[in-house]
Amino acid sequence: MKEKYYISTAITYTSGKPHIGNTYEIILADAIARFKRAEGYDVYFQTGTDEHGEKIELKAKEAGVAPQEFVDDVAHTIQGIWDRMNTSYDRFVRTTDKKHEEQVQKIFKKMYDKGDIYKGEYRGLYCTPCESFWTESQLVDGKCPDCGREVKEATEEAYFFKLSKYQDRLVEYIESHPEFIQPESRKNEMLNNFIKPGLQDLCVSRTSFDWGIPVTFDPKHVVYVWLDALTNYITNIGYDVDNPTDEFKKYWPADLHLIGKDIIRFHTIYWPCFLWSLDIELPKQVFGHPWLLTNNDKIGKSRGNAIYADDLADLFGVDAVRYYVLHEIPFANDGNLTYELMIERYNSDLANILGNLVNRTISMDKKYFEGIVPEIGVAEPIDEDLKETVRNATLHTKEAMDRLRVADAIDAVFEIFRRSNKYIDETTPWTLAKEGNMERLKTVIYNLLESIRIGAVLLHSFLPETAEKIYHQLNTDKNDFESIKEFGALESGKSVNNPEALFARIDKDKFLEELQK
Ligand code: ME8
Repeated sequence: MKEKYYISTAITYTSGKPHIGNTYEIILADAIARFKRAEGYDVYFQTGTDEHGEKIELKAKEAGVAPQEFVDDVAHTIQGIWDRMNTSYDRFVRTTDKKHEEQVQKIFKKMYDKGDIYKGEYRGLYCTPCESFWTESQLVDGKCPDCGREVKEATEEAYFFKLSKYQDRLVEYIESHPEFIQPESRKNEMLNNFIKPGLQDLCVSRTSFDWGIPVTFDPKHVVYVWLDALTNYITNIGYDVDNPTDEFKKYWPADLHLIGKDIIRFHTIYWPCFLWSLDIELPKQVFGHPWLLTNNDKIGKSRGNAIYADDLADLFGVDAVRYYVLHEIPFANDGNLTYELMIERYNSDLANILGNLVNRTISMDKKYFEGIVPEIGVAEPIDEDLKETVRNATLHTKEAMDRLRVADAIDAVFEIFRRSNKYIDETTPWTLAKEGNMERLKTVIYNLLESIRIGAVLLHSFLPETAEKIYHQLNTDKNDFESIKEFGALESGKSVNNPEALFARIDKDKFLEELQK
């Protein structure tokens, strides 16, 4: 029996086309999901769209279409980008799916019957774009702390969820489960800034707009977006208030909710309390990843600086985009994207370190051994150093992935390619060939081909298409984690395929000039 691993991303708002920052998240989740599968887990990977709310209702109105038509269109675009980026999600869920809507209604009723939801009147400072009520103390310079826009006084009849009831339990839980919130620095922020000062009951319904899931027993109310959105993690794997399915029993609790840092609050305060109200276990971990900035600035569709993943993929290729975002956004700090940086990384890492290595090695095998993978011949101490690097890199990649340090994991894989390039400089195969030292040359070429194979197997979770191109060039089907436990699984005697450039070098000045035009 394989151990299960349930990973989810946030569900993206269908307010418009997602930018490269939103897309980073699905790529990050994909890398983790692929790696877990390769490690032998039974992975369930869920993503999707968050489609209700006042903002989306307004957007649809602006576009002159019905909300459903609007969200159908945007959800289609979002899924298209996720597919273009070669992400291996198992299910793409939408909050307008009937199954989800029905369960949200039942959940709302169950919480109401339990006494955790009650009717009251909301008075507060409301930010329309963020669909959030704020207290005076939460405002920054009198404005919405999330988006910096004006808030307005608002009152409405509303249902409330008794967050306050769960405050002590939440503090106790977070303090006794240090792994629950990642990065850990976020844990203190949640405890000290939000939870310990006192949790106010949360308004969980609205009457001021229609585009939402109606409350069954009071249909002028629609369910507040966060109760609708967060429950996607359980409704889509078969949660049912009366009779949860086997799928739910198998996959819940989720192992990882991967989300951006701005919505940690919702996932580590509201969500645990909702789950406790339903008597359900909490997810094992919530990782609030940092943000991707463009030109060191927050990406905003309205700021006009949004960059889109599909445009980047047209320019650089899908794997180059995946590489950039996975590598440039470390575990806890924001990353930056510019075309200049992207070209530099592309040339230095993908074209030079990886592409050249593969091309040179396959070409040498063709030249010296007619493309046959040689037997090991004469060994020298330096070979051990290469093998040691490969072994360590394998170990470090796995360790880094266990700690969700995806950028570090990629660096660890690239250590193999760096070391292999150095091995070429050290062993100078062309000199060995000139001297007719073919027994030594065989070993050198074999070791290089095998190091590349192991590197490709580790690389697969991050750059799947590139790894597959490498398998093809090496003509090998030894591509699982089992095959990289020992150095030497690549079969001698088989023929490699023709070398093909993986990443053609980019002329930066020319490229930027073209882009300007
Ligand atoms: O928040 N860099 O949806 P969303 C990295 N519907 N990640 C970013 C980012 C950036 N520049 N900008 C946004 C929502 N994100 C809700 C989620 S979950 C039950 C409901 C991340 O479309 C953001 O943090 O605004 C979030 O995790 C995801 O993109 C979708 O953002």
